Amino acid sequence: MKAALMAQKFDVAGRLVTVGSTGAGNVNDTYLAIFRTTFSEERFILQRVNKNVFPHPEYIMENMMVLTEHVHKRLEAEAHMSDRIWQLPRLIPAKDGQPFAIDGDGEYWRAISLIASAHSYEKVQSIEHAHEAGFVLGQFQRVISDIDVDRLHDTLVGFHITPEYLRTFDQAAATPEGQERLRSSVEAEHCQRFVEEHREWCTILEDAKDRGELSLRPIHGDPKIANIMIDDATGKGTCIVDLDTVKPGLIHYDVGDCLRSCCNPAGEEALDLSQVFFDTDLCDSIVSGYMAHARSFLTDADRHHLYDAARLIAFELGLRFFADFVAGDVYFKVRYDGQNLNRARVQFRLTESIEQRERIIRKTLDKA
Ligand code: GN1
Ligand code: MG
Repeated sequence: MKAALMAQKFDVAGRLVTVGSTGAGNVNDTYLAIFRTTFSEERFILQRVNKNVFPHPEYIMENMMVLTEHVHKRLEAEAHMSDRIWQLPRLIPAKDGQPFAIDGDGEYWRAISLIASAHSYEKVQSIEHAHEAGFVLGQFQRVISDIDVDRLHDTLVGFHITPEYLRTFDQAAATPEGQERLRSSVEAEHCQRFVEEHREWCTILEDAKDRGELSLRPIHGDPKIANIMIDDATGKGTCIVDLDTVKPGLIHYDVGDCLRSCCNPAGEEALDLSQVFFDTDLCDSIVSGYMAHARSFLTDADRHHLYDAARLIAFELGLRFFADFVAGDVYFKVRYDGQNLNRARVQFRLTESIEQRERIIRKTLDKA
């Protein structure tokens, strides 16, 4: 097996015991590798980077080195005033000293330390869990806020630029295969209508950026609930993982993504749409956790656009899934036919729920 072969390229003591798939990522392939010596065991995360999505895997690794060095130093410096031991994985170099190992097919593999005695969840579990998600995101944005954005590569050009996803959708929809998929079901037609209804509005954050109201900062890019690690012993968040999309961006992409992910108790893969809604109690809890850290660095203009962020990132993810369905599943991994269409329907349903609850959500954000 390729993963077993590649696991042994990294600088880890002992001999390989097993390598097995782990996590439910939509882009990269992730494995847990276990190595043992005669007296100890080491577990680590092995990943094959999806080159189809990340055309420059070396950029990801360079960003990760800048980031982890910076964050590890700051966490050490602040350790005495913290209510917990914050963590962030480290990169495990290959035996030849490189940050990754390349296989015979030119695919990039990397190894990352495992955050032990902690787990992440695909769906939000409770009000307390939601609070921790917000708290972890705020802490992460705060400790990376002083990294100069010029030191970070753009690992994924166009990421979270909603009008670009609209262009991708239009291109896929213009092909004969795309047309056929659009007409394949009433669900697909309904999604297409939903996109059209939001077409004009969806430049809202990019427009604010262009007007100079919002500025680029280091962001995580993918702070969904599944990337928040919760300590098994205390139930508190200890870490945010999946650092591929750390790059210059708007903090709104992060806040919007965290809210759209953590306030939907049914999760991204729900099949029963009646279960999908934006839970405003969970939103209250996330915002209070987030603001504990973010209050210190948010501007009035930042705050002004937080509601738009939640609505937009839910819509945008729906658009990305839908565009991928129309294009024939070329970006997100799928386990069954029509999965990207179902994922799109969930996010569009969530967007509707956000729109219906606008007044309550704005109130939460205004008083935070
Ligand atoms: C993808 O690979 P994963 O599961 O961490 C995607 C995110 C989406 C997320 C939705 C690079 O993340 O933007 O929000 O799926 N990552 C990329 O689950 O496109
Ligand atoms: Mg990710």
